Amino acid sequence: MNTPSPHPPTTVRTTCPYCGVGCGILAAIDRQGNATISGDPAHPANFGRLCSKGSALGETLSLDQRLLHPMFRQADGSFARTDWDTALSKIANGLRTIVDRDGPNAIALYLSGQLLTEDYYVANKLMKGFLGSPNVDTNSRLCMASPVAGHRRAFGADVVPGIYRDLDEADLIVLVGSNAAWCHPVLYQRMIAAKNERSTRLVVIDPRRTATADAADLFLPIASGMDTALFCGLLAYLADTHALDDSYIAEYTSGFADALARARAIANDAEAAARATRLDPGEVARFFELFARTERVVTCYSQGVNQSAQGTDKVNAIINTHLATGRIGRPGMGPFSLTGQPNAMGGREVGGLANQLAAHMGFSPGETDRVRRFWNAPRMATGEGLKAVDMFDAIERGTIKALWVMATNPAVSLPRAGAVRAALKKLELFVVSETTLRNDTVEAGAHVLLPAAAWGEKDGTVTNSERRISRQRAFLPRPGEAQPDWWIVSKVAQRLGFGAGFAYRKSAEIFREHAALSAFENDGRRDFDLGDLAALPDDDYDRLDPVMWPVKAGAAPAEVRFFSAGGFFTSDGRGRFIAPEPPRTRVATSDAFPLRLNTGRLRDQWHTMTRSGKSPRLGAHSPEPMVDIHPDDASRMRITDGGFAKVTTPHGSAVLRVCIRSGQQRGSIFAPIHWSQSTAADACVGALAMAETDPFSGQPELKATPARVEPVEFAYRGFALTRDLITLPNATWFARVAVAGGHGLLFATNELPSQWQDLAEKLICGDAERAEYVDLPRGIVRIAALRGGRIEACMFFGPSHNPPAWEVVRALFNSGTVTRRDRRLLLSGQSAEGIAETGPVVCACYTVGLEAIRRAVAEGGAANVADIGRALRAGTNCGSCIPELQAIIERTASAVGSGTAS
Ligand SMILES: Nc1nc2c(c(=O)[nH]1)N[C@H]1C(S)=C(S)[C@@H](COP(=O)(O)OP(=O)(O)OC[C@H]3O[C@@H](n4cnc5c(=O)[nH]c(N)nc54)[C@H](O)[C@@H]3O)O[C@H]1N2
Ligand SMILES: Nc1nc2c(c(=O)[nH]1)N[C@H]1C(S)=C(S)[C@@H](COP(=O)(O)OP(=O)(O)OC[C@H]3O[C@@H](n4cnc5c(=O)[nH]c(N)nc54)[C@H](O)[C@@H]3O)O[C@H]1N2
Ligand code: SF4
Ligand SMILES: [Mo]
Repeated sequence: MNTPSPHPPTTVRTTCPYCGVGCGILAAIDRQGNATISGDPAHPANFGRLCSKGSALGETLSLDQRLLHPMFRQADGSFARTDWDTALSKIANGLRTIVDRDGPNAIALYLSGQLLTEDYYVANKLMKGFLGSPNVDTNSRLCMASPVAGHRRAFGADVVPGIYRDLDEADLIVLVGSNAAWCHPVLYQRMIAAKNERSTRLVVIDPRRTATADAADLFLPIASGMDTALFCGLLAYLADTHALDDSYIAEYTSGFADALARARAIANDAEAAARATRLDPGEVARFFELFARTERVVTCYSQGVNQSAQGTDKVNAIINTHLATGRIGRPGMGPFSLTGQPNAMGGREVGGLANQLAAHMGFSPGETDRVRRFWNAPRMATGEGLKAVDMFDAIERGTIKALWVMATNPAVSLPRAGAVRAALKKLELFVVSETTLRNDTVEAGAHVLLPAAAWGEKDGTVTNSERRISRQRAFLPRPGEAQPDWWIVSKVAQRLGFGAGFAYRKSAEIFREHAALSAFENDGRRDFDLGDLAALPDDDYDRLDPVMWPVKAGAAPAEVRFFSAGGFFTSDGRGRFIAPEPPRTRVATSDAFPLRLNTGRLRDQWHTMTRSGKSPRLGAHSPEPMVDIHPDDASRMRITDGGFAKVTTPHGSAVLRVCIRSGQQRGSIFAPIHWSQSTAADACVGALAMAETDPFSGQPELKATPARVEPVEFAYRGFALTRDLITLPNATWFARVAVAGGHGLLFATNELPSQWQDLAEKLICGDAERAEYVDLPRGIVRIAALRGGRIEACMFFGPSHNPPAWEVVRALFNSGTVTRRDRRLLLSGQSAEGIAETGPVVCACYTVGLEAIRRAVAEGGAANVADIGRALRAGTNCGSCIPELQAIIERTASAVGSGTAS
């Protein structure tokens, strides 16, 4: 529980802490201090809509598992509480000692696109200006580095030319390597609304058929990594069909002839593009024609483009087609990089990447000197630092000796995560600023833990995909001794003797300094300019409405698009066509690793689950780590749907539940990134990924690691529901999942039923009243511990071919006192009256299950998504489940039609 607020009920305007759409949120606080979350109708990113993750934010605010005090690791490996003063001094002394002995390059910061701009600014300033180390990098390296590099090559600056309104005004939206239906749901629904209103065409380019592809007019299941060939073919086609904007090319750009020649060498026409991408030639031709004849086209791209060993070339191949048609910076047109994290853009603005300085400046002598003068910096870093993958290699080699990690979980999310985990053990000083008490990075040997204020408790700004800066505002008291990240960094800086540069008392002061730096000696030469906000009074900062940059001094706020009439930030002011390298596979498959492992996201989890994993509503959609595999590959490898498989790559292995899907390509498997050692037995997908990086951006290829799959048999499966976390024996496969009222564990094992009976008694029963149904010959163990007539804990266990279902038990677990009859039903494993079987959750917003939806179609006459919405409310809030609803309607209706409905 949060501390009761002494204040009367209030509503606070803030911004969602998850994805880069940057939705506005209203947090309504009641007298007890509980928050109710809803979408902010006035916010221009979402106009009141929220997706399943945003809507469930209220379920993530509990202090369960929160880090509340500074802690030290003791000799025995456990953590002990300490006070702020001791912790800060230890860090300052440690950094000072290492810098004095080994030089500034022996220390590093690893930051995150989930920090606020103010946190990020201060961390970057301390390292690059005062400690003299350029080794500041961020998880944005794994996320947005290729668009940054692509933008800088083409535009001379890291600027996204368009705005969200372009999606309303486009006639064609191309989604490349983006599962927006799940990863940018509110923006995707905006695209679908435009599609319904003005018949916008939607083309989706992705090796696997995703929920995003369900609404597409054209879905192109491209061969992994071949996007450059497709867009080169498109450029050649545009040239051959006189679809170029010759005057735009001549007046505003350079390098077209070379880029076209290279494009032709890679794919001279639709036929060649189809061969390279292994797409149907007719469909490629359809895409090219559609693109050529549609003036208003927006090409959105995300990790299928960015997370590639040739990600920067992919970005530029896309941008080339927009420059060549002059379709950039005008309503309804342009290349559009969808950012992942809530403040991926803000991090780029303050120079969170090792190859940038601050305020979109680089490390040229002039820029370094300008920033030095502005900061009055005693020790400027003078060149680029190590990018994430190289940074952790340097830790492995022992050349980086101190690391401070803030708001990211690299022991899970970096490629070769197993090696990263081992490398972290070598650090002389390893500091982690966190909100959570335990995650894999903390467990990898952190020496000092610093409790950071979490979303809802901290104040500052974030920038979304369309360059819009919004305020995150505190609406909860800070628990324990938690402090904002900027405060923590400033205090360390003060202890290092840099008091004058870090005397910040509030985030508004930092924001003003950041805005002033962006305008310092700018004169319109740099894209990033917040000059008008440089003297923003505290009150106005507190009230700041979402504002899109640039906001130059004296200029009225406006929604600015870039480059419709040139004005690039290159030395000659021209946009640059880039001739990309031919696409090629970096690491070949082999007999030992014949498949390719593609990795990415699920609809209802966020990254390593430290926050979304707390929500029962979100946990219900995909409770277990799994791997998607094509039916042909599965049958060849004797792998069955719903069974288990071991996925092995040269870097590690994981055991995952199997989902056989015809939307997978043959030879390609897909696994979600969310589980870690903290949440599952053996399912950290980051440990499987290879670490080949793009030569320009340093972004690692996370979508194509050679892999093999083999079946794994477990004779028994089961689940446990407990009020407190419990730990299962080592050999058990498990996944943790939040359930209402406690913790869920799904498990699989080869241990015998009798052993489970003993274990259940030991783990959950104690002195509680016990209800049990045990049939050892049939492999069934069902045990519940009751206290005061309420289920305290339970463990169900059964043979894999007939595992216990947990929907009903879960409902009873959360239902208070259970009657005698409920108990009987509980143990019989059947449904209890009043708790209809709803099946696995499809709509997370209103917790509507598969069975309920099937019944509405088969028996209730629901014929479409709107009918389902009226009957069950499913799909009427965020809309992320609409593709699934559609599929269920089709399947159920055809089963009913053919008389096979159950
Ligand atoms: N639910 C949810 N939403 C999120 C997040 C989350 O954790 N959960 N995280 C946020 C963050 S930080 C990010 S970066 C974004 C990511 O958002 P997305 O990029 O949309 O998500 P991913 O699932 O990583 O990958 C997108 C798609 O790229 C495809 N792909 C793989 N290889 C290729 C290829 O060679 N070519 C093409 N064209 N496609 C390919 C994959 O099959 C996948 O469907 O999501 C944000 N939103
Ligand atoms: N194989 C593979 N790997 C990937 C990807 C992929 O697609 N495939 N995607 C990559 C991408 S795009 C991304 S963005 C990364 C994401 O990967 P990570 O950044 O490692 O994942 P998160 O779980 O978001 O980690 C954020 C951490 O910050 C903590 N935290 C939350 N709020 C605060 C705060 O205010 N202050 C502080 N100090 N801490 C806080 C959380 O508890 C959590 O532990 O993963 C990358 N790794
Ligand atoms: S789309 Fe969902 S996760 Fe992204 S900002 Fe909006 S509510 Fe948050
Ligand atoms: Mo990301």
